Amino acid sequence: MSNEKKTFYITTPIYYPSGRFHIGTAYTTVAADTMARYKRLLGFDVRFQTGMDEHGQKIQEKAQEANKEPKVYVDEITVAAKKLWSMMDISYDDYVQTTEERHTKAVEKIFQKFLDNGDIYKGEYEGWYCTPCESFFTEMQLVNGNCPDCGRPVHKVKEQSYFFNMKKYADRLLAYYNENPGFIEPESRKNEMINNFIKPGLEDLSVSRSSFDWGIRVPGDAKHVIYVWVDALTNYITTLGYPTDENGEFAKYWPADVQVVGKDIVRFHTIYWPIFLMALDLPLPKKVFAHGFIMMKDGKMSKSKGNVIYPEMLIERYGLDATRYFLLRELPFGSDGVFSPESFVERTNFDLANDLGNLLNRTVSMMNKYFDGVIPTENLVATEFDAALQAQADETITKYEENMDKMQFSVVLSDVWALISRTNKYIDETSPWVLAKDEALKPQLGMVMYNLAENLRRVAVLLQPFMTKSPKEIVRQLGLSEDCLTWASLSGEQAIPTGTTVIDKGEPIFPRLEAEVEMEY
Ligand code: ME8
Repeated sequence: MSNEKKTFYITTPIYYPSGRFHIGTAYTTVAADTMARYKRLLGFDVRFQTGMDEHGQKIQEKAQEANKEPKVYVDEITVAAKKLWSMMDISYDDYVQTTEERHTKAVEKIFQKFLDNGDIYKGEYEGWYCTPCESFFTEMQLVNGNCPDCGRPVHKVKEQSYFFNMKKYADRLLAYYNENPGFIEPESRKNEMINNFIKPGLEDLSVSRSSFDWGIRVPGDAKHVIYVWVDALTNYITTLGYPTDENGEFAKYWPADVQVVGKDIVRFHTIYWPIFLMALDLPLPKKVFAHGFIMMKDGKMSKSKGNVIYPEMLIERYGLDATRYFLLRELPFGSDGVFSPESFVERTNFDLANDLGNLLNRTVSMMNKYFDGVIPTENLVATEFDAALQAQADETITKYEENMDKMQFSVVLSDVWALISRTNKYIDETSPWVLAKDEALKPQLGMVMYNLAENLRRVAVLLQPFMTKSPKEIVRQLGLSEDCLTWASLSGEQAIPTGTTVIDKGEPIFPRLEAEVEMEY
């Protein structure tokens, strides 16, 4: 056992196929992908899952609007979603569609278990339903008669229903929160759950619907379909083979290490989901991380406002790495943030084109100028500026690990950029053009050149979870193979082999954008 790699299971929400995915959906998925890539870099056996939440009234209505059979409709959107994820280099290991048999059969068994254990009883539901959120509300919970979550109109529902006895688990849930302080992050979300939902008293949850039929049937009572959130939340275990676990995947990967969700669905993931797991006598996920929302200057993205940003637009014009970088650099993970074209152009120009792009360009051209392109590795003599640069590199790596584990992506990137700026400053401090004038100072010049190449290589290693193309391009321009991009190389001795030759002339990795042109665009 001890030789087996440590596992890391990370999930995104499974999204509704209710339309084209915008940058909000991409944001969650890129964040989870970055974490998955980071853990793989460290040598973990990672399982990264995303997918599509395909049942429920909302999707049935969408399919009707599109004049399609629901299954045809959801399959088409899944094809488009997978195309987008491939365009964004999302490295998922499993993609679930809740209409797949591996899932539906398992959900039936889970529902049956709830029935057998007496967690579910039959009654009548009378209250309000928000179809876009697929959520039930009492009269008291409505805000001005509308959905308290999304503000849209709700409709009255009165139908026979199965109910899940949530109350029974409220104390255990609170105790779990207390004993596992890192279970919900950020902390503020936890307080919101306790004060707004658990303390006022959990309502029993209606877990079936009988006024439409696009869903998984309740075992033994085909008039009812299973409530879409019961169906959806269990995806995280059904894909692992629960409850039979024939391949041992469930035993291997559950409980999940991190479940990434947006702030809109925290309640489902930190109240309903843990309670379902408790009822099944299963361990709870180690962490649910709720990030904030990407807003536009005029508020929420919405089709009616015409302010929706689609990831394809950004990627086609600015490239995938600039897009992924922007999403994780601009918004502190956990807080809301505003997407503005101005800040996109600024980040691309200042951080990517100037700081990183120029550092690479200057390094490659000086290497060609002073050492015929061969990175010097012998007869080097340190300069008075080396120790400070090395100290900052060491500190960046230490802080990187700490902040990645906390999923503080914007902090991590800001620290990596501080190292890039420090390396640029090192060029000014050491003035290679001055050293080059004196043959006696060639060993110092060699050291400077080696350090520039080595710090660019380190930066490339550190950027791999965030960017999927540029790290490889950086090392290619430095004449190194991709094998040098390992995590272990960060702490090893001389990482650049003797005889490494940089390319003759590098293309800029991030072209500068003309702000005025882009604003028009
Ligand atoms: O809720 N900013 O699916 P969904 C950041 N099917 N993230 C955003 C965002 C924005 N503006 N808009 C959406 C569902 N998201 C259910 C989930 S899970 C068992 C079932 C992201 O398609 C964010 O992650 O409405 C949010 O939680 C999710 O999309 C909602 O996706």
